[in-house]
Parts: sequence; structure tokens; C-alpha cells
Amino acid sequence: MGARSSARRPRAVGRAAGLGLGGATLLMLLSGCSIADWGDAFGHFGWPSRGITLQAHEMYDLWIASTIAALTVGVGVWGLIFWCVIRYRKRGEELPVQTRFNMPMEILYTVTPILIVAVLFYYTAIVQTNVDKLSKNPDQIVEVVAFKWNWQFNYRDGMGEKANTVASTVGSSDVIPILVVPIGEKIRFEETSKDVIHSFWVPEMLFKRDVFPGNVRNVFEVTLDKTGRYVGRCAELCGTYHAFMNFELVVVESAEFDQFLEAKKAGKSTQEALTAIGKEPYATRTSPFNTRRQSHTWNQPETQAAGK
Ligand SMILES: [Cu+2]
Repeated sequence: MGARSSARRPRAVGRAAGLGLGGATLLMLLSGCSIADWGDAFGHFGWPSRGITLQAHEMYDLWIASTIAALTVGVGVWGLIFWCVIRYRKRGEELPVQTRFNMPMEILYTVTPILIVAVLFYYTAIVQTNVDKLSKNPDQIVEVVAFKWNWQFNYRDGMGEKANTVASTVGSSDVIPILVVPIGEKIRFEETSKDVIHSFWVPEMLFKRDVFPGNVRNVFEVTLDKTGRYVGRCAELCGTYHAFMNFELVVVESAEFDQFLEAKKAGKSTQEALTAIGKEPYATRTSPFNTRRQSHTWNQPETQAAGK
């Protein structure tokens, strides 16, 4: 009696698990829930939001879909582990039935992971190619110059090192630099550093890219689809005041941007040009840090630390 029923039960459980998993996937497809809905439901799985660029949306969808796929596999594996632990727990001193291998099973758990990895690779390659895509004629070109420990943003009249800067914004220890860019236009960022490696990062873009000194000029393009103000940061440990390298990205309407750039070209300061288009002249999402260092350390008396 025992041999017959236990041979049938695993098959039945396997079938039920397969049905459950297939059902869940089908339900997800049929329920009409978009990937963004799933992201909202799970707090974006740790990302700040769906992003503010067309490129960010693609990365976001890939991230949420990959996480859901990983969780689906995870839940299946955890389920099987717990089922085995309970179903085949030690009940007596009798040695359990010793089996060698099960060919269909071996093939299944070799082919399934390969398929999953292939699908993830396929979508990753597509999204990565799109995110790195550069257009022949971007609408705006902004040179990002990083230095210890702040940013300069140069609006350029063409692509590459040889082009000219037509307007510029630079940050100081008292004023957060503001990077004004238009919505709905292809913006090309060209990065260069004056000293060490920094990294240009706007969390809401779901994107960062290293800023190198020397000959390497990192270039990327984004198209913003949400106006607003967003904090940008340096994401590469670059020295003492690395953590103080904040800037503010201000995304405005195209017409406002044109007006801003004209004002800058006419010699106005960034603050005056922002006021001219009816925007808050200073950063609203972040503020300058106190850069005054103290002469004492936590462990040493003041005179010793100052070398006296
Ligand atoms: Cu830095």
C-alpha cells in the first residue's frame, strides 16, 4: 500500500505546483496589471521611483520584471524545500528508499535555468543598448565638469571637446550648482574631470556614470519626461568633501529653457536667469554643507591634533 501511494503523491504534488506556478503567471498576464503597477505594489523593490527619463522607464521595467521573475523562482524553490523537509522528515530507523536519478527531472532543472538566464540576458542587452544609444543630432549638449569638490555645467554649441561653451554654471561652497534642462528633448551629457574620478548621479534618473580626468570623455543621452527639481550627487569616493558634491537638476518646459539660456548668454547669473523664468533661484531640495573643519579629532586633544 505504502509504495503505491507514495509513488503517486510526489507526482500529484509536482503537478499541483506546476499548475499553481502556471496559474499565477497566467493570472498576472490576464489581470492587465502593468509592470509599473507591480512596482507600485511592492514599493519599487528599493528604487526611488519609476524614474524621470524615457531611459529610466526601460531600466525600471527590466528591474521590476527581473525581481518578480526571481521571486517567482524563489517562492517555488522555497516551497519545494519546505515540502521535502516536511514530507520526508525522519520517521523511524528504517533507511529511506534510495534512488539514483530521474532523467526527465535532470533535464528539466538544467534547461529551465538556462532558459531563464537567456531571457534575462536578452532583455538586459536590449535595454542596455537603448540606454547607451547616442543620437546624431541631440537637441542640447551639456558638458559636465567635475572637480574637487563641486560641479560646473557648460552649455555647448556642438559635440565634442572642440565645441564652444555658450553659457556656464558653477557651484561653490556657498551655492549649490543648478543644472537646468528642458523636458522632452534629447540631452547629451559629455563628462570630464579636472582632477580625480567622480561620478554623475541623479537617483531619479536611475542612472550614474563615472566622470574621468584626462582623455576619456564619457557621453550619454537622456530624454526627460517629468518636470521638477531633483538632487544630483557624486557617486564615486573622490576625497574629503566627496559627500558635499550635491547639485540640483531642474527640469523645465522647452520654452522656459530657451528663455533661461538666452538670459545666461546675455550675461545673467544662473540665479538671475532662473528668476527670469519664474523659478526659485537657489536649490530647494538640498543646501550647501558646512565645510569648516575642526582642529580636533574625536580621539586626540586639540593641541596634539593641530601638531602643537
Ligand atoms: Cu566627486
